[in-house]
Amino acid sequence: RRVELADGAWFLPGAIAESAPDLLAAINFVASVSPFRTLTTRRGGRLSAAMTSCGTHGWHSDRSGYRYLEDDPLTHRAWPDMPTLLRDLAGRVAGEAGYPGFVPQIGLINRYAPGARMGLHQDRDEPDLSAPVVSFSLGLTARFLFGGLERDAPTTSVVLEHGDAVVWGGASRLAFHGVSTVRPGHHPLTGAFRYNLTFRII
Ligand code: MD5
Ligand code: FE
Repeated sequence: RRVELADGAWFLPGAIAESAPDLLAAINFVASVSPFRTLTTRRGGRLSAAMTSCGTHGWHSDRSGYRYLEDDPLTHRAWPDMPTLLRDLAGRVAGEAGYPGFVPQIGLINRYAPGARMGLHQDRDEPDLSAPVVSFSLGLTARFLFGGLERDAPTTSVVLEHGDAVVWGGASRLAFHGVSTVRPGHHPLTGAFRYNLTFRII
C-alpha cells in the first residue's frame, strides 16, 4: 500500500516491518564502528537526536555548519560501509514509490530518546536534489510535520510508526519538515528509542 502525502512524497505504511530485527542489527553494527553522538549547530545549540552514518560520507554539524564528511570526525576513520540489507531495502522501497534504480550512497541514522525532536528544516546539503530521500522509522511513534517550500507555509502531519517508510521525491524533496517531541514509551525491539534511517545520494 502506498499513499501520496504531498507531491512526490510516498508513504508506505509497514513496508519495512518484517525486516525490523535485521535493520536493528545493521544499526548496531554501524554504531559499533561510528557511535551515536550529539552534534552541535553553527550557533552553538545541540541537536536533540543522536546521529551516526554509514556509506561513502556521513552528515556532520559543528561550529563550521552542516556538511557531509568523508571521514568520521569522532573516530578519524572512514564511516562504516553501508550494510547490504540497508542498500537493498532502500532501493526496493524507492522502486515501490516510483523511483526505480535508487542506489543510496549514504545512510544517516537518527536516534530519538523521549523528549528529542527535530525542528523544521529543509534537506539541502545534497548537490543532487533530483534523487529522493528514503526514510525508515523504527521503534517509538513520532508525529512528523511537513510543510511547503517556505518556512512559514502551513504544515500537515502524519504519525510515523515502527516499520513505516516514506520516500520524499519530486516537489517534496525540498519541503520543510520536522519531528515533534517524541513521547515516552517502550517498544519491544528498540526499548525507549525511535530510530529513523534516511538514505541519500550526494
Ligand atoms: C526523521 N529525518 O524522522 C526525519 C526523516 C533528517 C530528517 O528530517 O534530515 O534527518 S527524513 C524526512 C524528509 C526528508 C526529505 C524531505 C522531507 C522529509 N520532506 O519533504 O518532508 O528523523
Ligand atoms: Fe530532514
